[in-house]
Amino acid sequence: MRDVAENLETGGPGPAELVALEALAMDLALGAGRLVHEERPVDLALGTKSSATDVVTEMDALAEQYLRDRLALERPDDPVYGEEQAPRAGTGTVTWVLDPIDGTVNYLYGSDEYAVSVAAVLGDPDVPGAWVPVAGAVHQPARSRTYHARRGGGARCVAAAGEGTELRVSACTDVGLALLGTGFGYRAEVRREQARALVGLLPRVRDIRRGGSAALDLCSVAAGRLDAYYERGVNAWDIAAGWLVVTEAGGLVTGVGADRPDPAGTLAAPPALHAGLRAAVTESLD
Ligand code: LIP
Repeated sequence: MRDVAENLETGGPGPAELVALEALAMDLALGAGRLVHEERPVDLALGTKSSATDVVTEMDALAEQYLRDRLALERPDDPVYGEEQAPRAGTGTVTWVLDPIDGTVNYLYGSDEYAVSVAAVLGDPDVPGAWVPVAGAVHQPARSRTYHARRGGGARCVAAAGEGTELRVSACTDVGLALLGTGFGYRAEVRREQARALVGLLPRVRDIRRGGSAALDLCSVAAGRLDAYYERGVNAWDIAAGWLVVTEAGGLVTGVGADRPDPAGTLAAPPALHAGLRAAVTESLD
């Protein structure tokens, strides 16, 4: 077990390696994005996981295999932690956290709101609170948009052929005026709890938006299209790259009670909004 006591906030790759990790994350996300967007079959083969609505398509599996094959060639020593296969052990300093299609239900229904998320993290992503992202990319194939960031390097969004635009979280400071992204799990008992929390939260914010992809919700916070995001029960692969895009765009990403995201919740907001929203979420859970 890697020593998770290392200081995750300051250790890890230097500036030059961070640039290389960010570039690789972008290239991997673009390559997997081309695969899922351009090679989607007419009859998409499906499976299910935690419930009948928790679907996995053949393209989720193919895209993750593509990402793993590329990493086996380009970063053979690095551990890999992905949504659709068992973790790959390794001795490298960073672990690659992969969501081959975040927003799988959207992808299944033909919506543009899905993305490939690739992140390089320090620590162990299988242990909540014991890891942090240091480089990553979220690529939305249907819109030809790629959000990317590296520790200390800022956050940008690059469109098909355009220049990258610098991302900055919103200036919202009032919970009552906050447009909040959120989402729900696949199991009925979890959804019941999430709905109960929403009953307390909905009257206290401007409104909510449910996009169906945590990765894209976090990138919308980074771009100021959402003021904040809160969801309970998302996985490391859903949030790893988007987490860094938000923090490099000036936002804070924490758990509800914990300093870092954990299954109890992921909360992303501008610094001036974060404490108030965290209090509102906590009260809605009581
Ligand atoms: C999705 C998350 C989203 C959540 C969905 C689903 P998936 O991930 O990104 O935030 O609300 O229920 O879990 O399953 O599409 O990879």
